[in-house]
Amino acid sequence: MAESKFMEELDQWIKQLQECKLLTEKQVQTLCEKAKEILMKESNVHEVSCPVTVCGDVHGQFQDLLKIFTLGGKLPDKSYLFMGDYVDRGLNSVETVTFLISLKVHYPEFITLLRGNHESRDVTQVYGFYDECQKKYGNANVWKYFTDLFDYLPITALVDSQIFCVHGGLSPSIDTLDHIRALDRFKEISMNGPICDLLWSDPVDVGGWGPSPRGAGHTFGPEISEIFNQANGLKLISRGHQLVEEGYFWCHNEKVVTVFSAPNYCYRFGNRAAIMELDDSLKHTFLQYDQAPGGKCPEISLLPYSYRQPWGKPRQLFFDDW
Ligand SMILES: [Mn+2]
Repeated sequence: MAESKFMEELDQWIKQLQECKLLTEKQVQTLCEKAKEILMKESNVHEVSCPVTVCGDVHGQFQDLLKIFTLGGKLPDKSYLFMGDYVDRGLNSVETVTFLISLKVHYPEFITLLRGNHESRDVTQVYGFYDECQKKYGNANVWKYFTDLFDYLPITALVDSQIFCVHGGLSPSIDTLDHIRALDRFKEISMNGPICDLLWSDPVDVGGWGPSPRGAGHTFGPEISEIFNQANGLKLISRGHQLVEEGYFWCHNEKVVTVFSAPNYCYRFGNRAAIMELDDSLKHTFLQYDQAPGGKCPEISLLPYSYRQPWGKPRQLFFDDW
């Protein structure tokens, strides 16, 4: 297909998706092939310039995703950086990820999509995306196209050499951004190792490294963030991965911020959501919002919230985002 004809078609797909109407299986396949070509060229530490709006977990809450662009401005007038967890939990993972990937293919320089711990074959088979694909397409092909594509998403980003963005947090086996640049990311997320840590870890107030109650990744204390930021000339680590009441939360002496962009997460937690605008001098402003009308879900009681480790071992329920 000629490039100009494809772009015309892509415009149509984006319009259609905005009305929450799915693409065909074949269209998703084409979209994922195009996206793969773009993503494979991006670095493990994808460089982004300000101004940019940084967003946290969306988790299939499609109406709330649309609200982000209403509130924060449309592409390509505004640039966006999403820190992963597009799928699972919410009822519209397919629409959410198809829309975001369509925007990526249309405006590759204006939107960055990092990989979250849910952008994985294992996790999506437990938390909803796999079942949603089966239900909406009658087979698992669309799930396969997207999960194959997830292997290409960059794992971290760097805004103007100063703000490091990652889904989860730091890793005891990574001291520098060059360590991250040297990793081979083009594969499924394993249950341990540096990439797993970047996508699963959480900051805590207790010093040092600790075991994560999630069963993957680690917890890390304030001095770990301080040392990492100093060693890499960073002023801030921005991450998602945890439900926070106001949509954003500062910790580690304001060296780490959590941004969470799914309001009333799982249609039940009553939390606000936020996005973080960084202006052309990297000054931040948080825009907070509540659940979009129509984002409420009548099937609420049917949504599971308990957590099972996708790789089998039983574990205690952990309140935070999965
Ligand atoms: Mn997460």
